[in-house]
Amino acid sequence: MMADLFFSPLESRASILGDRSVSVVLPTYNESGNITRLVTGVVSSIPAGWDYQILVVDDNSPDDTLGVVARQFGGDPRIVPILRTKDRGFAKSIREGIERASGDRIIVMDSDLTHDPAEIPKLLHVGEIYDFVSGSRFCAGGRMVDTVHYLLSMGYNWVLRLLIRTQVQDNLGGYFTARRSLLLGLPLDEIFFGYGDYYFRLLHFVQKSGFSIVEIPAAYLLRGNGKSKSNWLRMLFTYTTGAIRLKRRIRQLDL
Ligand SMILES: Nc1nc2c(ncn2[C@@H]2O[C@H](COP(=O)(O)OP(=O)(O)O)[C@@H](O)[C@H]2O)c(=O)[nH]1
Ligand SMILES: [Mg+2]
Repeated sequence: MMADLFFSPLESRASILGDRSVSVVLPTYNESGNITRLVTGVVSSIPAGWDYQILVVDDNSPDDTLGVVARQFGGDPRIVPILRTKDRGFAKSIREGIERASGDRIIVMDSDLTHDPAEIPKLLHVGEIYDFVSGSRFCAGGRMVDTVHYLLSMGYNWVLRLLIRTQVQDNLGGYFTARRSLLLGLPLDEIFFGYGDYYFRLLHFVQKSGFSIVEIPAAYLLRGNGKSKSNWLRMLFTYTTGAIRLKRRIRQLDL
């Protein structure tokens, strides 16, 4: 009864702004064994009162990820399959998802079940106060089940932070929410290329544009079915050259 008497300032702000629609962008490559569970998990994690759509942005996966989506969710207009055959790549898929989304708010997450849909209500709630909310493994309370990956990522994040001075602890997590208008106003060509390195570029430009960023603790789980597409050595090389390139661009163009 008491709860009915209170009108939360957060709720009033959100409803006045009409900020109650979210597009969840899921980049996929060979995730046929995970996509059904993930989409179902996302749907059941969307808080009451939010409109949603889920964009599965697939780079023509040979394992027929999009076929699974069509068979499982074909009748639901809120589940939007996007087939990409040109200019493929992880970061470019995320950009296409954001550009084709219709929600006021965007959530981006991996599709291999490492990013837990259970974090969605918290991301959306904190996103009513902060411009950019990043689900972090490294702030207090964050964690990652794969300990080796956790420690390697943590060490590499220190290197990244020395190089590009971001304010956050997890510069590679890639589980976040922000307003679509905010994201579309950023220099997209400077950000969305490559692989997980797009995330530190995104954080840099969000920070540089004066938007507020907050990390909230998130649990990164084990991948569901299938194999990671990451190659550690290649990542070390491309992420480091990516960070040095970003540093140069910042100096040259005062970005
Ligand atoms: N659209 C698209 N998604 C990709 C591509 N490579 C990886 N992904 C997706 O990106 C997410 C992270 O990839 P994953 O292989 O788990 O890499 P890891 O988390 O770094 O080990 C997963 O959802 C993949 O399906 C790609 O080239 N295109
Ligand atoms: Mg993964």
